[in-house]
Amino acid sequence: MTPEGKILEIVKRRRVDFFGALPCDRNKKLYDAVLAGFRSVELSREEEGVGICAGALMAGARPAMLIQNSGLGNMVNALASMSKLYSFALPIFMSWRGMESETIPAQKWMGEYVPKIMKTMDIPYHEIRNLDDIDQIDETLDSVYEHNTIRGYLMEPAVWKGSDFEPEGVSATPAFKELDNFDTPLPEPELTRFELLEKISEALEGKAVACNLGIPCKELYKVCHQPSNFYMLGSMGMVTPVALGMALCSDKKVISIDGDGSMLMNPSTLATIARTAPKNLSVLCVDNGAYGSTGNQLTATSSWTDLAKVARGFGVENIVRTADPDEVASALDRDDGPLFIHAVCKAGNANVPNLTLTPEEIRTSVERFLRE
Ligand SMILES: Cc1ncc(C[n+]2csc(CCOP(=O)(O)OP(=O)(O)O)c2C)c(N)n1
Repeated sequence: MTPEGKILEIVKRRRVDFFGALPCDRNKKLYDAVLAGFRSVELSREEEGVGICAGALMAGARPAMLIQNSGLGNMVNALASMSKLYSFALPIFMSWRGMESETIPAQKWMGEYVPKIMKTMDIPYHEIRNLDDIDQIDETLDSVYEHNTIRGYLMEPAVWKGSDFEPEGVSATPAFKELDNFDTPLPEPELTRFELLEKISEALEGKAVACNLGIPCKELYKVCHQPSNFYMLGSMGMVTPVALGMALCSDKKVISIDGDGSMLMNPSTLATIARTAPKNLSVLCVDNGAYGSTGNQLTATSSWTDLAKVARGFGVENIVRTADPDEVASALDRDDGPLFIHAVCKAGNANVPNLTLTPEEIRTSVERFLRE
């Protein structure tokens, strides 16, 4: 049996049914086979994979990631401030670069640091060097989902040596596409984030709503608390990936309430949205031109960056740009997603109390809603 075949057999038998993946030259055959054989998302950045897998898990999937070890560096904050916080299960299969056979100098340091990072973060990991070591995956994979933990499988280049595995059904021919220009003018902001949320609260009812960290969560909690609200308690830039994972793995209508600062931190997730195109996803980007939660410091959208055009450029075709709450509310009822709603607002925060929910309560309640 080939190492790739053995790994695929194990993950199938252990009922992994969803992958977030970004390729490495050393695991490219496994990568192709995963795309061909599993429900999977080709990631733009590994960090979003942590969010997408979290959303998929809440919707009932058994997700895993397949990446290069350097991608762990892109995931550290999301793993700590989201996966650990909410106890989201996540097995991470990573090619382990930087070994003696390595020809790319840039791989050396991450190769050395990855085990140290995993140890520092209390993430158990396995060093997979040969066919027998792959048994460790079989022995431990179920426990990841049973105990809701993170676990790493570091696959050294030596593990693939001599393999004649050939994946089937892989096509990789680019078909470039030019999008039309987007030319809806930027409206004058009328409302603050809180005033907007108050006016659109009815349109949020009964939908899965993932909300950006900080004051937006508190305002949503005050205005429209419901069991299907996923409140991000940390992990800036991860709310839209979480919503994407939910939308891909459930039939429920999913709304991401994101912010301009957070969208600027992780805009490439818009490319992943365009690529996966879930009809049941709307991203409501509340653009107040500021990092509201930290005191309204100006973001790049205050003078330079146009997020509707950014979304368009990343390939999201359906875009609504407005300052009018009625237009936002009716856009939220559309079912021709993915939809990007660029809601232009005034900066400012309402004086609202803290959430009293625990991460566990938030997660359980949203899971129940998504899986019912
Ligand atoms: C990685 C990281 N950097 C910085 C912060 C601090 N922080 C928390 S919320 C926030 C502002 C978010 O701004 P935006 O997404 O525009 O939402 P708004 O609060 O304006 O609605 C910042 C900078 C953080 N939590 N994580």
